[in-house]
Amino acid sequence: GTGFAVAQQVPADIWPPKGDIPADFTPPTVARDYIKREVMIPMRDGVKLYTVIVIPKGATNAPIVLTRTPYNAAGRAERMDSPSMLSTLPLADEPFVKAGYIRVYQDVRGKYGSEGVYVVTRPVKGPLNPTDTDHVTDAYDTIDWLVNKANLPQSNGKVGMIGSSYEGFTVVMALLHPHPALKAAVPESPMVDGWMGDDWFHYGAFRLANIGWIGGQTGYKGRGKAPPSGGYDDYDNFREIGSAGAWTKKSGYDQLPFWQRTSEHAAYDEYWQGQALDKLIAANPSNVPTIWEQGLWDQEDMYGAITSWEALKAAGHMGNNHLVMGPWRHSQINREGRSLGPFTWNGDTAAQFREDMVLPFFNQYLNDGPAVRLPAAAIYNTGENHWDRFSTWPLACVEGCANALKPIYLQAEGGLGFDVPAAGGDSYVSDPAKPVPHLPRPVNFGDGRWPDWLVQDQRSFDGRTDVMTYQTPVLTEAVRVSGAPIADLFAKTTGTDGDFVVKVIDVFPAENATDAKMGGYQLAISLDIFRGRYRKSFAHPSPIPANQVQEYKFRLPTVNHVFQPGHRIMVQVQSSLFPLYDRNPQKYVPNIFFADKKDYQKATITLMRGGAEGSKVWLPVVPLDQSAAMATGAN
Ligand code: PG9
Repeated sequence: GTGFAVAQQVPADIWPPKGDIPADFTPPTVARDYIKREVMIPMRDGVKLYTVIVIPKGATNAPIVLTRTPYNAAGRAERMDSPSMLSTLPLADEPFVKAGYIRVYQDVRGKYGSEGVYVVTRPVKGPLNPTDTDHVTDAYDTIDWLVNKANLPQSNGKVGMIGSSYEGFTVVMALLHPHPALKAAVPESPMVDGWMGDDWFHYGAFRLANIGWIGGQTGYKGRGKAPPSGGYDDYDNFREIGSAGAWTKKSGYDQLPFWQRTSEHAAYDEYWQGQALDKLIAANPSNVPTIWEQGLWDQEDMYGAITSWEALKAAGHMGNNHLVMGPWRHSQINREGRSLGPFTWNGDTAAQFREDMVLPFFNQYLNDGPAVRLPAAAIYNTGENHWDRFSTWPLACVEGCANALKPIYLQAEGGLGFDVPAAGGDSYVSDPAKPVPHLPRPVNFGDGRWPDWLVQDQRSFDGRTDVMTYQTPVLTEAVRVSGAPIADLFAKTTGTDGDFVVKVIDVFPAENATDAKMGGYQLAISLDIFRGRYRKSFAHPSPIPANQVQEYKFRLPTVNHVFQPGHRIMVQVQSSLFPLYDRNPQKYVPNIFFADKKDYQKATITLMRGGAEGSKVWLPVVPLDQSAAMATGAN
């Protein structure tokens, strides 16, 4: 029965005759200060892309900011269900909303609401993409539709593109053949070269957490998920299973085409070379004013923005290209930037970027605003805690800079210094059964420590027998570094393959009266990993001859730092960084993705000191006073 067939008559203020859920409930529409439109924009091949357009009510002649995303456009325009555009759009859009911009988010081809076929970071048309469409054409066709008054009468016909990471990648793509209405661009930590140092690999070492991303992104058209691990500690999970390939096989994620492609292209072959956007953009430079942004501790895409800007500079296109690097983790630019881990900065540095750099820049090019004169490079000084605005940069490099790089040498008994030491060597055993963790265990990829792991106190690993530590005496004078350090190890191993991790560390004074546990903190200002089989060629790996000294030379992430008096400079060297990076079996196998459990073997590594074959890090040391290199009157 319905439960309403009651014998007694009960008044409606006591008992609802038809229950509490009305058959038809239509509250009046709340007045909003914006119009939200969801449209399907047709591309040249007929495929339609889901696009959400948020327009300030009453707007006329308003500029447009466009982001193209694989992460669900609809979700980007609903921070909160609110009558106000400010609360509806993400935090990072607040300056645009306040300035009256139209905001557009679009799902890339094949993801979420968009039609068509999704291919991860779809390469440009050509040898790697046999179709007639790519992100260059999709951005072009989208902008063409948006600036057509018949489609969007409120616009002034000018578009700026912005976005971080994958969304930064779509901005760079649009620059390869920009629509004439694209007037300014801000690629933020763009994914530019997935093999060299963005996302998938760093110099050939594979990042295991990506398997989860591949599942989340390509398992389904909408939101997917990472394979269940069966255990909390990913250090144990991945150590137990062996190779990355064994993991995908166990989880069934080996069915995913992007995994198959990635694991078939372990080396830097044509597949990766053909997608390297820093090379493509330097070969096809645009006139679109562009800010290349990335974090100094970007745990995902630390490579692409700076290398693209440098490639454009080398090709003579610095005029319309600016570089901004802040003290940020990946995509922190879209959030608050007051701190990272235990470190606090001079205000909300991310808001400073959005409000003092991006908005005036967009205003100038999209809204006839005053000229902003951004410096060539604005880089946060992480030792002095302020922005440095450079008219020219880097200050030190291999060739063509005001200063040459200065080698700091590994010395006997854990010493580090600018004087060439006597010849010698230090040996350690690297055991794949006990790899060096990148965070104190247990390490779970979802435990919330990933975003700021790069500023993790390295004391947690210092002192392990497989972590070699070298440090200067306590500094009596400040040392300023501004540029990209280069690790230059000479080492021999009993194995036939191996990885090298090099960290440049600022050791804080042993005692800190304000915050006691910061006394002696070891902050890595730059670190990276290099897979030894690629020491001679990234495209053609080769076995390491056992027990013969080989050189391992690789560029480390960019720094703009001052080691203060009372601090020390430290270098740590180790042969694993796990489970972030897959383990090197230390025995040469054709493809490490499919190494067999029995291939993993201990190796004794000897780092050489002194002489022509002395291990060192080339530091971008520059004179303390750099006022001459600073931009004047710039934002
Ligand atoms: N770093 C992420 C990513 C970009 C491109 C490919 C794969 C992953 C991101 O945050 O979008």
